[in-house]
Amino acid sequence: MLLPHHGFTILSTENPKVPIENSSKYRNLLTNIYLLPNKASAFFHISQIMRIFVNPIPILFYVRMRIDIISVVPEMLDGFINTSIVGRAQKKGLVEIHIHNLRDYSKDKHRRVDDYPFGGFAGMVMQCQPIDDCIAALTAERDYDEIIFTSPDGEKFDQPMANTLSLKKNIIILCGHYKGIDYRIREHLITKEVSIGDYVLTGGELAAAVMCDALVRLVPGVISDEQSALSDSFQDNLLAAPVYTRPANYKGWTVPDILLSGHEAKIKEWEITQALERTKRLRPDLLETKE
Ligand code: 6GU
Repeated sequence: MLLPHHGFTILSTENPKVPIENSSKYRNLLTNIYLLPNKASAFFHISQIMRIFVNPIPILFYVRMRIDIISVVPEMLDGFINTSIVGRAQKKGLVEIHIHNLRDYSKDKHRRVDDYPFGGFAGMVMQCQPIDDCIAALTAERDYDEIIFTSPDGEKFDQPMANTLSLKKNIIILCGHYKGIDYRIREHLITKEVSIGDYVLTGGELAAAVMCDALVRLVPGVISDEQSALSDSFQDNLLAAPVYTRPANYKGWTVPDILLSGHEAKIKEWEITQALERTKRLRPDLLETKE
């Protein structure tokens, strides 16, 4: 049985790349509710865990998250998706990222995918047909949870959106370019428009890379210490406390004494105080939006 998210599937004879002996590691993590990214995902995972308990053969497999990126400059993304944490996640079999060159879907002999805008406006516009054909080829193969278009006028990408998207199984990211895409694509095919900030980029590739990085690191098992993804800045609407490593004294620059004390409770208290203080000072807006 395949569940709709990357959480678990219960009892599968398929053999995903994640070895069975790893599953106990993930199970420990996921039965600890407070390790999950947010309340919604905690709720989701609990419901999955309850299903596992009623299943006579409790073997857990991860379902791979799949991201399809459609771009006119795929070279911009190649390096990124094969290196870094994203590359490692793919090698572990937790995530699949596929890049599609939109020009492969052009019917033009010069592989053009854009044309002049109606109305005599400046700039070029990406045409419907190559995008429609590319998306149709993908959706013919599998169901997609979201078809995202990167655009400065989209919804602002933030940590809660990353948390939500990281629970999806299949998503498409269409990278915008030129002056824009034919609006009919946005009306008829796109389910979500996302911006990574209030500035204009030449194309959506960097935005797609930013989104992939933020999503993939939240997929359970991608980074070795999952707690660290969840204690990131922004996960609680708080900036992270400062961190230090050896030596404790470098050129007279010292580390706060409390961190060397070995007193766990006091260190935790210090961490929370620091996080609050830094948030108040650097990002007071985050505290205003806290529930
Ligand atoms: Cl998603 N695309 C483009 N072209 N520019 C942006 C953006 C996206 N987010 C901020 N600026």
